[in-house]
Amino acid sequence: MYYSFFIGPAGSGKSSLVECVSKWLADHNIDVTTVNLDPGVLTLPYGADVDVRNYVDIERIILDYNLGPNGALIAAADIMVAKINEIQKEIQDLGNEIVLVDTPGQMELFTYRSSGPFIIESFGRKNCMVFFLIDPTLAKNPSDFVSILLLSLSTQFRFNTPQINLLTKTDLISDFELEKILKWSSEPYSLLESLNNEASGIYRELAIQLYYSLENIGLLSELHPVSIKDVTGIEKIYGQISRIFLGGEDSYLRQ
Ligand SMILES: Nc1nc2c(ncn2[C@@H]2O[C@H](COP(=O)(O)OP(=O)(O)OP(=O)(O)O)[C@@H](O)[C@H]2O)c(=O)[nH]1
Ligand SMILES: [Mg+2]
Repeated sequence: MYYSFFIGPAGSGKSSLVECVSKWLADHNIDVTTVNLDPGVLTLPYGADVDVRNYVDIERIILDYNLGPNGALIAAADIMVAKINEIQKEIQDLGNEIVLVDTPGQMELFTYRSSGPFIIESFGRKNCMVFFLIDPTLAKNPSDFVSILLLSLSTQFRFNTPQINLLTKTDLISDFELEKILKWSSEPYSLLESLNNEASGIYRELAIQLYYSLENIGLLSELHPVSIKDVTGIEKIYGQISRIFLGGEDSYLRQ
């Protein structure tokens, strides 16, 4: 089983993308399992095949432990870890090779607490990859772009699995803005130039040092634009899943 985790800041489009990719796969006769690991979500745009809310009742936790919503989500993450074998068995029983995993809105719950790394370890690190979602509203200025890449980098550092950055909601920005952000990613020198023009003094020095760190690590490449409204970039997501797990652009489609 190959697990693709959709991780990103609140509202970056994780659940919508899981819905869109699963529909695209189903339309191409590729079996897929969708998993919701967000215990706090009220409604989902897709029918989750496996849903953590069947294992963790957030309202019960609030009442039983007299916790506020954030404390309850932290407790829920711990309960989710305790139930991970049952959740994994439910996924395995469905028998589909491709598994799309939606993660909590508060990404720190999954990424920075022990639950996320523990779950990836339980599923088997070599069977897991991460799609990190970048909302273009958080990447409009060069320094914003560097900041969100640092968040992506810390996610990669935390999970140590193959990771692809996605620029989501591209239908909401102009072609000019889209090209600018993609150019920062594909031609790093243009980002350096923009940073030089944007900031001054010590802040500019810091931004440029961060830029060089990101470039050295190779994080300034591979930013894939996607939109669920235009249904663009979805095939590329499947291409990345195939490439990372199966070693071919569309090895499934050829079968
Ligand atoms: N126009 C447009 N809107 C989108 C796109 N993807 C998501 N949205 C909208 O963005 C909002 C947030 O999307 P979600 O899929 O709930 O994002 P999320 O990351 O799962 O949100 P949380 O789980 O709350 O962190 C919703 O109103 C979506 O309809 C897109 O490609 N284009
Ligand atoms: Mg969501």
